[in-house]
Amino acid sequence: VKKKPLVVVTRKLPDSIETRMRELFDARLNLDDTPMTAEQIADAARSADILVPTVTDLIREDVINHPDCKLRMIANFGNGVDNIDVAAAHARGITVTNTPKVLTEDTADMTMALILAVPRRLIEGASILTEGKQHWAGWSPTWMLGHRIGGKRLGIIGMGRIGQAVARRARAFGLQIHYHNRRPVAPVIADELGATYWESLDQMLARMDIISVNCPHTPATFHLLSARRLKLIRKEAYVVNTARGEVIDEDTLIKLIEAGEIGGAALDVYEHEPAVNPKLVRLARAGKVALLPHMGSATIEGRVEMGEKVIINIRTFLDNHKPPDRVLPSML
Ligand code: 8YV
Repeated sequence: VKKKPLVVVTRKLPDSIETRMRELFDARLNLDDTPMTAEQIADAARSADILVPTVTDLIREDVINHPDCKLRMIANFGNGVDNIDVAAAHARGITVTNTPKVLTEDTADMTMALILAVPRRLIEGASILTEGKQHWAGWSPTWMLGHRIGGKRLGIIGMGRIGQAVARRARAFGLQIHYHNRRPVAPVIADELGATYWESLDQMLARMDIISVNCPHTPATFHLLSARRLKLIRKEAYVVNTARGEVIDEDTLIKLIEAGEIGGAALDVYEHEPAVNPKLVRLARAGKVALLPHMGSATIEGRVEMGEKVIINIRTFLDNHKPPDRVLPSML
C-alpha cells in the first residue's frame, strides 16, 4: 500500500474539512487551534509533504530554503499569499496554491458594511445601547446624525474580483464608482460597473470621498498608501481596508486622522496583526474609526468552501495534475 502523504494543517479548520482530510491524507491537524510558533512551522516543513498554512503563518525563505525542507506543496488556506515567499518556493520546485473566488462576495459584503460604518455611525450607535444605555434619552431630530453615502465618490484601489464585487454593491447604494488598478478592466466590465479608471492613484486619492483598499499585499503594494499619498486624501474623506494592513502606512493614517486631516477609517486589517494600535482604539471611541478583527471572509459557508478548495488543490497535485489555484511568482 502506498503511504499517504503527510499533510500538516496549521490551524483548526471546519469539522467537515478535517474529517475529509483525515480520510484522504495522513493529516496532522491542529484541533485546539493554538497558532504554531515559527519553530513549529520550521519543524513541520522538515517532516511534511504538504503544508496547509493560513494568514497567521509565515512561510519565509529561511523555512523554504532550509536544507532539510521536505515540502512539495504549500496549499494556503486563504486567498492572500503574502504570508508565503512564493518566489523562493517556486525556485525550489514547491507548488503553491491559494483559495480564490469563494471569499469574494463575503469580503465585498463586509467592505460594504465598513463603507457604511463611519458615515452612518454604525458601530458608535450600536455601542451606545450595549455599553452606555444611560446616554440614550430617546429619539431626537438632531442626534447621532451621520452623512448620506448616496452620491459620494468611492475610489477602489485594486479592481480584481473583490474590487469589482465591491463596486457592484456600492453602485446599488448610489455611490459613484472610481478605481485605480495596474490596468483598466475590460470595457464591458467598466460599463457594467459604471466605473471610471484613474491611471494616477495620486489624482484619484485627491478627489474621492471614500477610498477602499481591495488589492493584494505584494512588495509593490507595501505602503501603497504611503505618508505622501495619504496626505493627498481630502479632509472629509475616509479610508476603508479589508485587504491587508501593510498596504497602508498605518502610523501616518492615524496621525492624519488625529490631526483632522483625514475624516476617518474603517478597518478590518492591521499592519501588525493581531496587534491593534491603541491610538486606533481611542479614535474608535471618538467615532472617527470603525474597527473589526479581520472578519472579511469569516462566514461558515466561505470557510468550508475554502477548505474544499484546499482539498481539491492537494488531490490534483497528488494526481500529478496542475492544481486549479496554483500561484506563480509571475501572478503577483
Ligand atoms: C482569511 C484572507 O482571513 O484569504 C485571505 O486572504 O485574508 C482571509 O480569507 C485568511 O487569510 C485565511 O488564511
